[in-house]
Amino acid sequence: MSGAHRPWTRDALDSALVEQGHGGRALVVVPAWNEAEALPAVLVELSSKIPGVDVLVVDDGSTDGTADLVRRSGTASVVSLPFNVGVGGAMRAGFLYAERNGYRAVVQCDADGQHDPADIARLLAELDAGLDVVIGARFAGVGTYQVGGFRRIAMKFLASSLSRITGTRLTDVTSGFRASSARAVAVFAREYPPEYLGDTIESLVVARRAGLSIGQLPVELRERQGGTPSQSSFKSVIYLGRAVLVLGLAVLHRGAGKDDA
Ligand SMILES: Nc1nc2c(ncn2[C@@H]2O[C@H](COP(=O)(O)OP(=O)(O)O)[C@@H](O)[C@H]2O)c(=O)[nH]1
Ligand SMILES: [Mg+2]
Repeated sequence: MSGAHRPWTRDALDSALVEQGHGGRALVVVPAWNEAEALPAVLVELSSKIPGVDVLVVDDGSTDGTADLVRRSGTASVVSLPFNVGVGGAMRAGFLYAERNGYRAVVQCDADGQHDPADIARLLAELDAGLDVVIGARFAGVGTYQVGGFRRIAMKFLASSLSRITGTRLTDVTSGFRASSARAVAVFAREYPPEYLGDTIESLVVARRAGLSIGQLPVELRERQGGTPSQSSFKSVIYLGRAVLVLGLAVLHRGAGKDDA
């Protein structure tokens, strides 16, 4: 299918509500921006490690043939956004697609090979155990992934703030490897932060406010298997700083996490 012909208007969102299906399947959503180099191996690995799983690649205005290679692979569907909207906007399209097509869960998985598809079944098992949002988390005793300097301090601050807000211990709130229950999909199809890193960090505040239960599962993060990171490390430091500021203010104003109490 092509998302290029369907603008993400309020009408489209409302009709998605009406059309909610009742499928029992999970959908793996892969946000992808110019990932022609690494994505083919990811698609192969997804279908070999979780045979029969449905995969949707949200191609976000790529100029390197990402969408075409997905179509040629025959193992995944693709939504091609006409211009780049960022991971948050792309995931929102993915959640809406999942809702419209009656999936009971969404797993977000990177296109660059950093997330091991073998962990997906474990993430889904956590949903079956009753969680609405499960984060595949680094720094939780598994794996050796290292981050240094300011990023490390900022990520620790964000993890401890969000642990307080959500009432559960979270070690890696910027992880994009996560599973969402049908309840969470319904929330995220309507409200998902579009800003860089907002999709990971602020979405947890959105989830908490909607009364969703949140938890994590320790995973090992691999190195990117090809292509280049979408953001420079300088930019990620700027955005982490911004997230610290926003979240610090939210905590100060005591708004987050208390609305649904
Ligand atoms: N749809 C979409 N995906 C993106 C965008 N930027 C990055 N991604 C995807 O998001 C995932 C993580 O991006 P990456 O650059 O590896 O970030 P990092 O892992 O945090 O360094 C990959 O699958 C990227 O292709 C974007 O603007 N739109
Ligand atoms: Mg990556």
